[in-house]
Amino acid sequence: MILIKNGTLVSPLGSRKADILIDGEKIARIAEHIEVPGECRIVDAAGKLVFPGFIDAHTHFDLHVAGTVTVDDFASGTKAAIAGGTTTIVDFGTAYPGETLNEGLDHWFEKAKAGCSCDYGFHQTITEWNDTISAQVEDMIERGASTFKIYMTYDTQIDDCTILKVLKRLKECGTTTGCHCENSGLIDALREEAVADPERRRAVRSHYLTRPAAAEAEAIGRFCHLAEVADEPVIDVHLTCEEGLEEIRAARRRGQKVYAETCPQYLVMDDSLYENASFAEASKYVCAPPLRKKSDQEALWKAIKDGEIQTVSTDHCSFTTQQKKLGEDDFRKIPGGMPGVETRGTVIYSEGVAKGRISPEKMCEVLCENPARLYGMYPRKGTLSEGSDADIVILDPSRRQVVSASTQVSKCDYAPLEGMELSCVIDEVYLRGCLAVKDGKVICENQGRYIKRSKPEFF
Ligand code: DUC
Ligand code: ZN
Repeated sequence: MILIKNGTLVSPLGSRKADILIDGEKIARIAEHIEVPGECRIVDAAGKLVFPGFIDAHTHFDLHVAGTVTVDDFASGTKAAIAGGTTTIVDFGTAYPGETLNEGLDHWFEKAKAGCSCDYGFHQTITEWNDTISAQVEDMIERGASTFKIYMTYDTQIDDCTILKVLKRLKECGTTTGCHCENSGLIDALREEAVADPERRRAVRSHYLTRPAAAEAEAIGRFCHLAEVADEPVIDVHLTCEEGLEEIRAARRRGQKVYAETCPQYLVMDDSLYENASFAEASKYVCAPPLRKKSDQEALWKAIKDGEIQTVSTDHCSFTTQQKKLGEDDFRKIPGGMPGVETRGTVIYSEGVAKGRISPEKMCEVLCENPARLYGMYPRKGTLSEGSDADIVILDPSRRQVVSASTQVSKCDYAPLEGMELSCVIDEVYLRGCLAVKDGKVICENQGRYIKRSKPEFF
């Protein structure tokens, strides 16, 4: 048994000083003072914050994009995740056109055989629609890949007619989908203009100039309207901007249930990073949707505080600076995505909690409890409660650290926030009762298990 004493336990409803007793893989007891019961390792968490293990409901490990593959696979990605306090990730199985949902999911189970250092689950991505796929929605739910993902852009996009069919079927099955909302036609038209000019074709800045906030907002609005007709709760993933948020607000005013996710990059980085004259520097930040304005960052922080954004995930999708060079002559070929799974907790604490933008309780809500509920893992995950998995993060708010690629676990050769001073460190992480991280170092690998998720809770 392990007894964590004197820490401040954080939950969305409040924080309190209490002890936690871990027995095997579960939290056995929580009380103000727990006497040492027989043989027991004692951990003194005085002065520290104790969170439920963080959940990252949006990662892409071992993903093939733009003729290359993410540098982090499930082994390095989940190791980076747990180093940063994330004890459960949910990645995206994908059934590519021509595949059944079962085949797509099988493929992702194979990828996870690389060995996972945190627990993991899968959403399932739907890229086309037919009777087999419709029937296999139930298989996905049965296999624990209980929530879905669709795209309104990229090769994986589906059209409005298909989106409506998907939403109606998911409603029948009592589940939901996240959607990557960007207007593909608008982006294509702007890209055609940009590539006609050799200078703009080579410029990284063309990436964000051809994916304006209007493209995202229009798609969010359309997606919400389709969900309105299907009478289906939906999730907008990686919300970046106030214009998009306005569309979600409008849908909610119509009485719809729309959940919103944002990511740390949209909270702490802005589009001026694309203006760097160095291709190597500017291309590090190419992701879709792109980074936005500083005013959008503040709007997103406020929306988290006000409960308008329910989850903060990462969209971790890492490529090295060498891989980014694939787009040196044509910005459209830069593989999109950046790492983030390792720093999410400490960045949200430092930039959010320590700077007074959100409370520790809100941080717990958006990193732990809400993703657990929305993605069918609550109360096994996402809460410090008796009977829950002993997934626990001890965060020390009295020690500082500087972000550096040289010390990160991720195999990416850069850190988007290189040099940023963070006002906390992750002291210890427990994965189902097993001490997996000590003093920020991963000391126990490959203990991650597949989490068969239930249907979502629509709160
Ligand atoms: N956006 C990215 O930047 N990369 C992967 C997928 C996505 O939606
Ligand atoms: Zn993504």
